[in-house]
Amino acid sequence: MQERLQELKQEALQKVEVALDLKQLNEVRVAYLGKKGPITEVLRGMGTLSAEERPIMGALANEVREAISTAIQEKQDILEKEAVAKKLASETIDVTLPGRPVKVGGAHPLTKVIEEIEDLFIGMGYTIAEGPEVERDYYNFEALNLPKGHPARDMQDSFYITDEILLRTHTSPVQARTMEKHEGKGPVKIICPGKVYRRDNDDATHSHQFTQIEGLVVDKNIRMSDLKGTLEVFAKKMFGDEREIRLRPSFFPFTEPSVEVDVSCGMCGGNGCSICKGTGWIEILGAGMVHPNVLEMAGFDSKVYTGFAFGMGPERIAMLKYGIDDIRHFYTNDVRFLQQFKQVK
Ligand code: 2U9
Repeated sequence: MQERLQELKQEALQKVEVALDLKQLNEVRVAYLGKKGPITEVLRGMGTLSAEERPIMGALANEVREAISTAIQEKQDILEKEAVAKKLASETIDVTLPGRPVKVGGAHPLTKVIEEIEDLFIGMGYTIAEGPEVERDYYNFEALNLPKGHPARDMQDSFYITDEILLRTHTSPVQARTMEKHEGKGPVKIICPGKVYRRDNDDATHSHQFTQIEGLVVDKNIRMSDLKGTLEVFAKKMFGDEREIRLRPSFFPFTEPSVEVDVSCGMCGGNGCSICKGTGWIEILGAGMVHPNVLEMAGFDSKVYTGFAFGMGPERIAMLKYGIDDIRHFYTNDVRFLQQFKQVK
């Protein structure tokens, strides 16, 4: 029995020695030290031994178990260290290698123009207001002096979701909501940029979804001259100091009086060319004094407060600024188009 135990010890130590990985080592552990292993079997046979032999054999069996167990533990430490070293070696980074160039994108031309316009008005003390694109009929039309059945509602064929809810056709409902929140107290000085939706057949100058930036100032003593001065500063900052503006009478249900605003043509300096269709002027926005009905509906006393409002289409501004001939370029995401607006460092 003694010999058998010594044999088993040698055998096990030999197998520990040649184990190549943790899996093989574990197999040795199970085979020699497990409940069904040969050492356990030898110990079971101890019943046949004499009382003097039994403790000697017991001590030997324990010593053999201990020796195998220690050898396995030592080998396990070695294999684990080797595995860590191998992993570290495979993950070594050569910090001296040259970096791979990262493809850098650029802001979309429309985003750039919108941000430029926002910065310009923020510089004049305006804050930015935003609101929902899925809007109530009340804020999109009623509150803007466009009651049900008003002919101008047909002019702006809309995407209705229910009888009372639609995709906003302009950003004006944001102004109406903001005025309401002011509870009849000025000043209000905001610009409202955002997406708007109209049922339209897409072509070079029309899109069923486009962007708008509208502005609103409400306070005591706001006059048409404030509007004109503001738009003059805007046009000169946006298109160049040499540019002039002119106001032509127009009509919007939410402003009275209303105007359309032209900027002098940058191509011919106002003499007339193909860009300005021979007129020397290019239309850039609409504006006017806020209609008293609109002020009253939003909770302002129109005898105390007056205001001006304006609206523009950033797509149109960007097309004029960069000489873009088709509005669909903004939405078809052709990288050859977009790359031209990448910031050069
Ligand atoms: C409130 C009161 C008045 C907003 C205005 C315009 C004139 C205008 C269009 C021009 C081309 C937008 O991009 S476009 O389609 N807008 O001409 N918008 S005054 O007047 C308001 C808005 C809200 C409460």
